[in-house]
Amino acid sequence: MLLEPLMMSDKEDEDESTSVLVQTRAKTKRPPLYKVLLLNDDYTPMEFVVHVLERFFSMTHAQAFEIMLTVHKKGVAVVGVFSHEIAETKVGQVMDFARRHQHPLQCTMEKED
Ligand code: TYC
Repeated sequence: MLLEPLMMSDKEDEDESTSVLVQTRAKTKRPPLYKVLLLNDDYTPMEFVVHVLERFFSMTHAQAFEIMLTVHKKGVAVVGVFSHEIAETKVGQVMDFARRHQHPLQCTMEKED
């Protein structure tokens, strides 16, 4: 019995009538994440910073106190990692709250690598 070859050579398929189109996998890239950073200064009261961390970053009093001390000693700490939109909202909330209470507390965001 004569068997048909399973694959055609490019020569045999010159009119491309039986060509197979190979689908490339669509890469779904995860959106980048942003670190929200709290900066130390010499004037904002420690209790105010603890309150900010409890209020806007849902930390317990103990967690908030620990992070506040880290910022106080090291100058800066990451207080959370969020999508761009959420990070922007958090930074805005903290900056607004600090300004309304006339404290120089600074909060920024930076893209995570
Ligand atoms: N360094 C401030 C003080 O001694 C306390 C402080 C902590 C301020 C953290 C800002 O992000 C900060 N009163």
